Amino acid sequence: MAKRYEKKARHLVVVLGDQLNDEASAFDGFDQKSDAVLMMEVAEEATYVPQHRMRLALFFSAMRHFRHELETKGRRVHYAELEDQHNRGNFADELQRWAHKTRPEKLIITKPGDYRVEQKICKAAKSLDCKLEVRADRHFLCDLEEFRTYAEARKSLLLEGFYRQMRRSRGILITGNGPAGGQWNYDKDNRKGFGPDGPGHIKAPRSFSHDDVTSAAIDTVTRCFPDNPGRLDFFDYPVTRDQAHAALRDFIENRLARFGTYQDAMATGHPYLYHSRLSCVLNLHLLDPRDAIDAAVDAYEEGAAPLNSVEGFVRQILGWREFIRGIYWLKMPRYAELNALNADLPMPAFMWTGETEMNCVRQSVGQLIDHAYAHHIQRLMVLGLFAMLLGVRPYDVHRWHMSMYADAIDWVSLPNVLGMSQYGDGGIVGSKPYAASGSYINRMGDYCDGCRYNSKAAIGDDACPFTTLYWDFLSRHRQQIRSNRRMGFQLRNLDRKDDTEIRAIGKRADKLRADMSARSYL
Ligand code: FAD
Ligand code: DLZ
Ligand code: SF4
Repeated sequence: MAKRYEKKARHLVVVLGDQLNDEASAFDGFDQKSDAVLMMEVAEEATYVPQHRMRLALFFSAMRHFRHELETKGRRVHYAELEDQHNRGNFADELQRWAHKTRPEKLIITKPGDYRVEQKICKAAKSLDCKLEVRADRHFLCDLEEFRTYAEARKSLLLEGFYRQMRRSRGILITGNGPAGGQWNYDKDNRKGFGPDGPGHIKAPRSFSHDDVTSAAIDTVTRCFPDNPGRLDFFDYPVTRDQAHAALRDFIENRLARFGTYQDAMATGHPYLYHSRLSCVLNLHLLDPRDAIDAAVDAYEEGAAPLNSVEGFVRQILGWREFIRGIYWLKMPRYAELNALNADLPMPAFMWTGETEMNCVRQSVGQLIDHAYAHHIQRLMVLGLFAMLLGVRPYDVHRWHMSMYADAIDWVSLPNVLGMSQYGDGGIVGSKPYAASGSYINRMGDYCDGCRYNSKAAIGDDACPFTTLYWDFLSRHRQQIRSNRRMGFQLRNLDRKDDTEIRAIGKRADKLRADMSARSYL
């Protein structure tokens, strides 16, 4: 029988699945004798979108390992496993159950990474009539007040300005008064493809075998979510702090040096190339972003990695990651509703199954099914691009993203997907729509070699759907994007096409839209 009461807790520190660090602010002043920790596996978080089974196993395994880390340090942890018969399946009811058992004077939590979850916890605490303290999240280098002050002082918010300010104020890759090496940005060195010989041998990210805890988490997922998308066979993510540091070392030693040069390249059968695969451990807070930045800068100073790679990596973590999070909290909750291009189609079912003749989409989704991972250019310039060109509702693209990627948390997925990749925010995160035809994909990888479509053709039976939809996208949104100077080149090329060709493209695009949006999984 379940115990009606547990030992009373002065403070009950609530730790969510992506807050796995006991140096987080919620632990400040933690008293081993009188305080306790509460962690809840809840069905609601696993089902509000049907999620990839590898993503679920990752969260449950990492949470259960963190529970052991805390207990080893002598902290009292109340932990609700998903299959506990008394588990009520959602944060509000579980909080009520545990607050009743432990009768805390106060609940303490680090600010959640999801607006929806924060609202739920606040509402639950109110209805319990229990004090709740939400503390700032120190995992990030830029706190939300600093970001708001920065944003309010500017007419337009661009990554570049924010990133330079972060470099300067934190003294990262700064020599004297300016950037190390004399340039802030090495993007022009960082767009190489692999050419006809392909990428050659690249050491894959370090693989982590299953211990009993991971095996049990995988069993839970297998039992509870047999029909969810995604495979579990290749699960090898780091799930503890030590493993996160081992994964960081492995990246620094084996892939950082070429990270920059090939960061935009794609190659069949190479899911990771020179990427770090650190997003999951960063987002679960098993790895501190300062440690990742320091390790890369040390490699540069020791001559082990060139500046274009180290600056590129630092830009992703100190720049993009912080910027994206700042935008999320600055703009929520309205941000989620934005749909600047009035896109209204559902996400096609093949984005979950990979069952399409478009080789680039089939390969990228196949990789998602196997690893719950795609690298940045696959996300932005294959899968995201396709959804934007087709005209899928931006929030639906985000929901799909949350369901298929192991590293997706609302704060990071929403601005990247709705903003950067779909231009749903009308230019808050990026300054123009990332629109491109099949020719871009052909230039940056080898997918087109194995495809039945012709990347150059916009009409005809073998026309590449990206290319058809690209011209149709420019044509449909011509008026809206004309004022954007950065779209000038693309629109001038569109203007060169005669009306007959534009009409034929439009007709084929209508057919693609009708065929592809007829079935959706969500
Ligand atoms: P690397 O290429 O090795 O980059 C290093 C680190 O930089 C990443 O681990 C990540 O922490 C950070 N980073 C790089 N770009 C971004 C960015 N735009 N925003 C935030 N952090 C960044 N990242 C997520 O962590 N979760 C998401 O849900 C997510 N959704 C995305 C959706 C779209 C449409 C796009 C275009 C990007 C998204 N990103 C997301 C950013 C980026 O693509 C992933 O962080 C990266 O691919 C993860 O692989 P990696 O760890 O090998 O990254
Ligand atoms: C993604 C996820 C999943 C699948 N399961 C849980 C869970 O059972 N318990 C939990 O605390 N968090 C989970 N998460 C993460 C949440 O969906 C959400 O991203 C975070 O609570 C935001 O801080
Ligand atoms: Fe993708 Fe078009 Fe290339 Fe086929 S031809 S792989 S659909 S870009």
